[in-house]
Amino acid sequence: MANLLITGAAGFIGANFVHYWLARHPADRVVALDALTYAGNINNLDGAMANERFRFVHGDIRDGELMEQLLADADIDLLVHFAAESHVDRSIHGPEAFIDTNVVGTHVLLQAARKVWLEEKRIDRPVLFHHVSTDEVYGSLASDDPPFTEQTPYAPNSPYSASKAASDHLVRAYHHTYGLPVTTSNCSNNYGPYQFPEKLIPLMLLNMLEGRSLPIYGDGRNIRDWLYVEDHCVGIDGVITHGRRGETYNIGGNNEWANIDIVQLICRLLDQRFGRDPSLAERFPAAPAAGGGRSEELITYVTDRPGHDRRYAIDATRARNELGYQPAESFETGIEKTLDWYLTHEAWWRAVMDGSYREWVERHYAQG
Ligand code: NAD
Ligand code: TDX
Repeated sequence: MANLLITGAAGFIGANFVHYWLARHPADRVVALDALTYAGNINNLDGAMANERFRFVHGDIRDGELMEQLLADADIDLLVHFAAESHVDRSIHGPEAFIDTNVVGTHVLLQAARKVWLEEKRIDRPVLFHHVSTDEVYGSLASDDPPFTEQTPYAPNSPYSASKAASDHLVRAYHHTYGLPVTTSNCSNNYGPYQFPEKLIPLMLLNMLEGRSLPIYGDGRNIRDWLYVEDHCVGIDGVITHGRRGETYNIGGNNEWANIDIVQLICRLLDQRFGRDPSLAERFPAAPAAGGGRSEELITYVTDRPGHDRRYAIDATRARNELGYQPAESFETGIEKTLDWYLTHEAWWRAVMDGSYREWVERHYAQG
């Protein structure tokens, strides 16, 4: 039985992980912490709120006192750290928040864990700090390079990936210097339910539904290795449960796609759905498919992202050999499930996109 503190729990992967963990580990208790930045959405945790093994705390990982208090009072023995600024484009326009949360925030958490777990010895069971990181720390691959392994030297190219690389190094250093039990996972691009519609897949899908252009950066041939979010949760669970302390594990889908091919795939799948289901044309009259057109008509090539990494690909051999890790979802089924989710959660994304969700957060949390 474990007591978890999950940071960034109202974000995309954090929320999926909360639901995954409560279902798979029925004896464990979960404290979910989130600052509810623009990317955090309390509604992502709806299904967990009534669970008596679950508690939500509105707070910031940079608040060291709160972190120490939570670790000690909630008897936390497993900290799973998702909280981050996560969008590369935002990091290009405003890197400061990425340094504050990803670097300083991670360090505040490490200090709190070291104090409560190692110095004050408040928890009398084995403890673990699991850090969730990204494949972007390894930089960019050429088309004929082998995929990233855990031995690939770090070469981050964006302020986002540099801030994640810095946090990875701090986690490593706290293990080697102070003996803090840590594990780190470096995962490829995730997709699935609850993803904020600034990231490629939900952005493109919702633009198709609303008849807005589909902005493809550069030549559209940049490659990402896509993993269904629940398979990421399974991978993290494997690292926590069986991973060697002090080690890092790459998690990926063995599923490389050029951006333009993904966007064209979603266009085709959505057009087929409009063909099968006349109610979609009534719900989304601005979609090209509602008037018998094709979603692909919306594709527009735009100026490339500065420093845009060409290709990411993960070699997950270590996770497979040591943890028995294997993604369960194929891209074909995962993308269909993702389409289903966004089409059945219109109220969720409309509230996110029209700002009404944020107004609600500001009213609800105005008093702290
Ligand atoms: P997200 O942006 O959807 O969610 C981040 C969450 O962290 C939000 O709920 C936000 O409110 C919260 N947060 C931000 N600053 C905070 C702070 N100072 N204190 C407390 N909470 C704060 O991100 P995501 O896509 O769910 O990513 C989660 C983690 O996984 C990140 O560490 C990211 O680097 C990593 N990751 C993401 C992907 C991906 O494809 N999305 C892939 C690999 C790794
Ligand atoms: O409008 C767009 N047009 C476009 O061509 C957007 C938003 C993206 N793109 C391209 C850029 C990338 O090559 O699509 C690809 C994916 O872009 P994002 O969804 O922004 O993801 P990426 O930059 O690859 O980073 C993601 O994966 C690794 C997450 O945001 C990170 O948090 C994670 O660490």
